Amino acid sequence: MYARSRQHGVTLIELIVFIVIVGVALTGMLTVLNLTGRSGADPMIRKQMLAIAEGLMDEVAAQPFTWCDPNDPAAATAISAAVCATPEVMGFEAGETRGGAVTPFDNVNDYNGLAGISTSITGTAMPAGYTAAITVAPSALGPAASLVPAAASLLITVTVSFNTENLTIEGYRTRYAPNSLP
Ligand SMILES: [Ca+2]
Ligand SMILES: [Ca+2]
Repeated sequence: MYARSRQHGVTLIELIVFIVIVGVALTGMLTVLNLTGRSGADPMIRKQMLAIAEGLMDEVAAQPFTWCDPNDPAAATAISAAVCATPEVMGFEAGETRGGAVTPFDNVNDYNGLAGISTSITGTAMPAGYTAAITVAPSALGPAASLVPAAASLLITVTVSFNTENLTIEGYRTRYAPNSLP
């Protein structure tokens, strides 16, 4: 003989109370999530802005960083701007245009101050409503012990705008060697 163990299950009332409490809690949580999602920035627009900014950053960083304008015969050998007939100065040189057929932008610094960008370098329009601006500035890079001086380091800042939203990314481009063209 053995004693019958007393079993204690869940009554219907207890089950219903449980379901009601979980239901109310879930509704509250979902409402908060929904409000957060609605008031946050549209992720599609942010991704689009980031893609545009990164594309422009790549375009600028891929440019040469030389003392002389690359059309200057001294460009390949110059180790300072003093020997250049046409030194590369901040901003584009006279006649240069972005992606131009004859005298295109040919240095990182040529992009400084470019605003209202709405196309790629080949002229393809960016998605409607997006614009971009670029600044380039000498900026020392790294710790004091191994500092890249401002003369050999440029800070590139790309800002993409859509309505009232802005997205900014920054990147550095350093001079690979004083007298090399790239
Ligand atoms: Ca320039
Ligand atoms: Ca130039």
